Amino acid sequence: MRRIRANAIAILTVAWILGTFYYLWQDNKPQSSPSSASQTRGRSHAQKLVPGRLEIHRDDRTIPLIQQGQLLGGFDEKAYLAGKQLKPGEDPYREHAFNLQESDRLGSERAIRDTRHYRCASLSYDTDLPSTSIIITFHNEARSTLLRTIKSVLMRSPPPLIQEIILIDDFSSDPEDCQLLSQIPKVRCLRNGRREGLIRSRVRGANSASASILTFLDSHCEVNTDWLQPMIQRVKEDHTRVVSPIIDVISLDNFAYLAASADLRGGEDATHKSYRTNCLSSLCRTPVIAGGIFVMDKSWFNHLGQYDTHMDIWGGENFELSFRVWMCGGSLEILPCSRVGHVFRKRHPYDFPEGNALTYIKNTRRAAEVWMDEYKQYYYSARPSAQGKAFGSIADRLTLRRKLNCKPFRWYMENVYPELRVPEQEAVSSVLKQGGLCLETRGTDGLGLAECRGIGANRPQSQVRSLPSGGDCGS
Ligand code: UD2
Ligand code: MN
Repeated sequence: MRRIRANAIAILTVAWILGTFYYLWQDNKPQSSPSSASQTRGRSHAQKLVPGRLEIHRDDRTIPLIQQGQLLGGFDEKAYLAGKQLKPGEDPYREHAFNLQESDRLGSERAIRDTRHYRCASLSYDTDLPSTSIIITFHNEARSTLLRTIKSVLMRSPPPLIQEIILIDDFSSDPEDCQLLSQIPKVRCLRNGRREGLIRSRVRGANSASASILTFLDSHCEVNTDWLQPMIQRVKEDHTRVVSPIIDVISLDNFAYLAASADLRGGEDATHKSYRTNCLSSLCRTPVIAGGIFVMDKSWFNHLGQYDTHMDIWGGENFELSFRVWMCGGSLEILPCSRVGHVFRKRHPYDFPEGNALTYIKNTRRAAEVWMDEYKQYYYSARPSAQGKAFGSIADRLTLRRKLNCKPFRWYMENVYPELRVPEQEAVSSVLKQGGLCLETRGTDGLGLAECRGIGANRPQSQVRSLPSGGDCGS
């Protein structure tokens, strides 16, 4: 009898130890392991495995092929892609600053790894989320990347949430790049009569949007599983929130889809709870967004003055929007359960009619002059060449700032970005003496020096948190 009891206790102890180990393992389960929750929800997979690719094609709840046909309506995808092909012997990087040959080889869709934390798959969202207008502006985008962006949206979003996809063709050389795509259901194409740049193009898209929520995307993205619901949910709960996904990296060389770090403010531990709740707001807050991919309530976008439409082509508008949202009563968040892939490039594949440097200076000077108050001295210290360069009239934007009764930049620095330590004047100047180095923030270490890697937000998410002075470092 005693032996039986001893055996039973031993078995229970072993079971308890195993159970504990299993529990701990579950909690630390790496993201690359299968997510049971979403697998049970998974529909039949229509996965196209790309040979020779490193990523694990798992858990991509792509819509079955039959439905995919319906997604595109009468649009002839093969003819569209075949209409523009890389010519033999042509440098595949020349036109788009990414490997066009690889992009074309992938075709219009592919399965991608669900890069979210496994807990995200068990979150649920309101069943009555409002729909959104997707706004994509582009100038001479490759057909394969543009079509993949659109198809990923149609395949990985709940259809009722997509009111429409508005393409703004920013005066690309071939009008058919855009026009032909409007044969796809829900897709509309607006073509600019002259080159406007991404800022005015987005405003044009927003003005023609019919949904109450705006979603902005670059033209070379692939949205991931359940990317949209977490963002719309947050905006539905509070229309003054402006929310971004974590931006994953699509390799410009081989187009592999690579997970970006989810280490937002406070590290993995601090955001852990957010995976269960679709964000505890203080944990998801960010001082600046990368700028290309975000969701915003349309009336809040209009109320806050849309964008500064005197900014041209590219650059600086993400800082301007970020300061304005925070200082005028809103907030910015990056949601760890929403993931969108983006092809980060090392150079601009398009021309700047007024020159790259002058355009970037004009745009960032406007942002600094309107929003940074006495802190703008740091911008000028880090970029003395900006002094004396034209930036046009900012009277309208100053009036807007007054009308909206926005807080001073000091408030932003102290409350939104307290970890950014403002350097001594000399320290800032020395940044420039060291050549092409950028002034950047490094976690909680305050400002630091880093090699300039392309321009502004033309780099992965973890590096967007720098003041405009550190934004354009050439290219
Ligand atoms: C990042 C942003 C981008 C924008 C920019 C700063 C992400 C993922 N991307 O640069 O959205 O905020 O920082 O300004 O956060 N385009 C036009 N007309 C032009 C030039 C560009 O329509 O004259 C389009 C372009 O085709 C693309 C989008 O604007 O779809 C952004 O341009 P990008 O991809 O060259 O910018 P990126 O990702 O380097
Ligand atoms: Mn881009």
